[in-house]
Amino acid sequence: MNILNDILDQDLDPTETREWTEALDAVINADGPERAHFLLERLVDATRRAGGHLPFAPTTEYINTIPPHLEAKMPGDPTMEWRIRCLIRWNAMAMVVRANRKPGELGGHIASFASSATLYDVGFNHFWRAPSENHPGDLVFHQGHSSPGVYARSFLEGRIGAEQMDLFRMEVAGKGRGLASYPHPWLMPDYWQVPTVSMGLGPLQAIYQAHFMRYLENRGLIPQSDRKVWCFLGDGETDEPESLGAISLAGREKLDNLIFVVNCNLQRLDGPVRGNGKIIQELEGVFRGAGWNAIKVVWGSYWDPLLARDTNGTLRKLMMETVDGEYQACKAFGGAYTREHFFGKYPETLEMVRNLSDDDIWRLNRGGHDPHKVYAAYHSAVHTKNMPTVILAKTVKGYGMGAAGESLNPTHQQKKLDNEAVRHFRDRFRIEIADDKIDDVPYFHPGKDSPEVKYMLERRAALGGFLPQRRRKSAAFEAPALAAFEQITKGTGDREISTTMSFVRGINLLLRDKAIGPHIVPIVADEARTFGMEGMFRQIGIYAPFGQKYRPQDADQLMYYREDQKGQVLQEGISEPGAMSAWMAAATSYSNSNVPMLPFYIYYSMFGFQRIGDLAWAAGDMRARGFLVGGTAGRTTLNGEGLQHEDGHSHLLAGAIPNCRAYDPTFSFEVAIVMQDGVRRMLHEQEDCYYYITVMNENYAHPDMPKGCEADVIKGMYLFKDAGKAKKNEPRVQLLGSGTILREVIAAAELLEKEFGVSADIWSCPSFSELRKDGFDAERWNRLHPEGQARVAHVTACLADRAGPVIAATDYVREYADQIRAFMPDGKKYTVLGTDGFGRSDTRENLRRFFEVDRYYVAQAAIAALAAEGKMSAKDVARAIKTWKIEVEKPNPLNV
Ligand SMILES: Cc1ncc(C[n+]2csc(CCOP(=O)(O)OP(=O)(O)O)c2C)c(N)n1
Ligand SMILES: [Mg+2]
Repeated sequence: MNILNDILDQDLDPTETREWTEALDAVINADGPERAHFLLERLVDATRRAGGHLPFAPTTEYINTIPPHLEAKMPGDPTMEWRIRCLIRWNAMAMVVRANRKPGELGGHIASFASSATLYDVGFNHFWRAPSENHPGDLVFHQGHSSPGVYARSFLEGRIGAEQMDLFRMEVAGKGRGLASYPHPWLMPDYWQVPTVSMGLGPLQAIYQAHFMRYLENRGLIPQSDRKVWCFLGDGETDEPESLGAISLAGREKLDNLIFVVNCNLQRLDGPVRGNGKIIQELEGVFRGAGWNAIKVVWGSYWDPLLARDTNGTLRKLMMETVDGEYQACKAFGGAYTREHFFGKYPETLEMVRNLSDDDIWRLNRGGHDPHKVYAAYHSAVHTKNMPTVILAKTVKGYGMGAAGESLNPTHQQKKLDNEAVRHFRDRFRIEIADDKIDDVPYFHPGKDSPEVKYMLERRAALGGFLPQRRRKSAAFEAPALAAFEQITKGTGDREISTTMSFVRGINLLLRDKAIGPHIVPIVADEARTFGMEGMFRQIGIYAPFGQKYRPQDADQLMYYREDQKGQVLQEGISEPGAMSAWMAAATSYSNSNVPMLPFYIYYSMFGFQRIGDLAWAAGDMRARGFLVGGTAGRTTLNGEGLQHEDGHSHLLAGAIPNCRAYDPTFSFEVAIVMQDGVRRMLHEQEDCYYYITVMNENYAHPDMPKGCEADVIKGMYLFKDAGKAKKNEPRVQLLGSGTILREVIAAAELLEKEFGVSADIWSCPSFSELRKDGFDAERWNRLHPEGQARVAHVTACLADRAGPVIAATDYVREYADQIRAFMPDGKKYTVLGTDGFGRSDTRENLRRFFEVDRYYVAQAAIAALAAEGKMSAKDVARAIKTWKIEVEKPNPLNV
């Protein structure tokens, strides 16, 4: 025990202590606890200033943060809302049970929505505004596996019919009308706005959506408004580092446009979240520490009279002492158990419930199931200024499922209620379905003219329309023609630059475009200098919601660190998931804010897809539009940083995302062509795709753009150098490459000509992944249309009339260039070199030799391929090995 605690343990003057506590009691009785709070804050402040180290208590009592007398009253008709909630609960349950009585084991969840129905209903009925002429609309992140509850509401509203409800999780058979298992904008583009079911990604993204809305407001791109981002998450979900990892940003930026609702049903999939502790208390401390307003909604109204009678605090003490595992057991085992094991712990608390029956005790409700308490919390949250709010609502997992699941450990996966359980559910929620119909678990709709439906529609009309709803398109921009990029499409002469530099110039050109310029969002995660973007600090400023309150250290420099409330660069600090989430917010702002933005997030390529891969997948799902730029890419090009930095596979990961177009350009004009194509597709055509471009830090001279290459660059392969008409008997090879290694390929062609009289056509392949997509598409078409006009893959078309074997080399693992093997014209041999294995630090030259992708290895591979075709001999191969000093006994770099 430390010294301070020893001192605090002793009461040096009990009389004085009593006088103070009596004085406090008097204040509480006369003026209420708020006045006492105020006085204490003053005393705490004075003590701190005098040097006192006051103990820090991040948590408050285990009761509702808002006392009953300060609760805002819920408008509307509570009985009607209860009835509507019963209907929604029933239909949500029915859709899952029906799906699981069909063949196919379709799955689904009942217990999670059962616990959160009230939390959603109060939002839908009273708070969440749809986008309309009068309001930009709130953005709601639904807990993914609560989707049946959201569909059930739409069913009552008439947006989804019964036959469509039966297409839950049948998206193939549904032919466009299927209801997605979870929120997926890709699958339901007019409905779901944000995918949430990969736990942790919703909360993280919600923070950056709120952050980005403020950015848009501060930059004057959207008017200021009271719109909110609401994010629902599970208590188990808070264990994901992504859920809590960015909450301090929300506190720091005072994002009062952000509200988290944590559904604390005390359980996750396997069992309790904090069986031996209290998740609500733990989260309260964490969020308060991060500058959030934490509102606990622990107890429902039935507890109010008991708490009012708790004058000596025994009930509160008991509430605090009881752990979540025990709270869960109380709801599982019922009133008698609760009387004995909970209230029975102290004579005073047992006495409190003497007049209550076991049923009454069991009915003592939790805060998250009490619409009045939930309303008061939401009301307080939307009126909170200068800080984000987290609502910690205590609920019961599987609420209403009775013996089939209520508060039971396995309830999360319960999806096949038997007839008995279904009847119990019907009775509990008073659904008018007769006994002879009940076993089919039919949907129940009271009719479109019923008072329930009228009430629901009126509520939604007052809040601007239906939710969820998603905007598919916004305004289109005119894309600048390639000519506008002339600065980077023309060659550099002898001047050596990197593709990173061309890319940054490309952004600068776009920034100067009057229409598009303000919509460009450069994003970095503390690496602007790495990529030569520090010029933008001064030029367009770094976004800082409260401006710059200090004189920057480098204020006297041309490119000083300028923070500005209207700054355009998003500097997200060392957080790739954060920067990626900011990018996603910008990349979906066409949909969420009706303002198209074009984000460019540039980062070390190794800290991209493999680090934030799940977000990148969600970005595809969300129909994000923007550029991801993997800087200093390539396993041998970023040479000094070693194993953890040197990326040899991001292109494979990017290529796995269906709507991500990935490019590995070598030359400045290739960068320009891809950029221009991206701007056109995303801002003009409003195509739902995004781009990944790798750029390098190796300096070299760039040639002029060959005439007419644009379309083929986009397809992923164009003829960079034609070796011309073959001389008689002269062996010929086809050399392919991308990124910096294309330059080794070009050098290899010279070696081949000089040493062996072998001529080579050289193909630049900025995208093996685009070539793969095109190739398989053609192959599939031909397989399915045997009598139609055959399609020819671009790779096949390029190489069909070209003589000699094909050799490809890139700075990526072999699988990258190997993706086009299937499209080699018949009988063509294809050799692929790549950088398989762990990277390491050294000079580029040494690394390329080590990974066997330098000019000598490319040339030697060409000779070997010609020998295999009988055009040259084994002797020639041996001579090549000798001439180019290839170490034949060197171990395979994959294994060392
Ligand atoms: C990243 C990730 N890991 C695992 C899962 C599988 N999963 C879905 S729901 C769930 C339990 C959720 O518990 P909680 O967050 O408490 O939500 P509740 O259903 O209790 O409201 C799990 C493990 C997932 N969807 N995403
Ligand atoms: Mg839970």
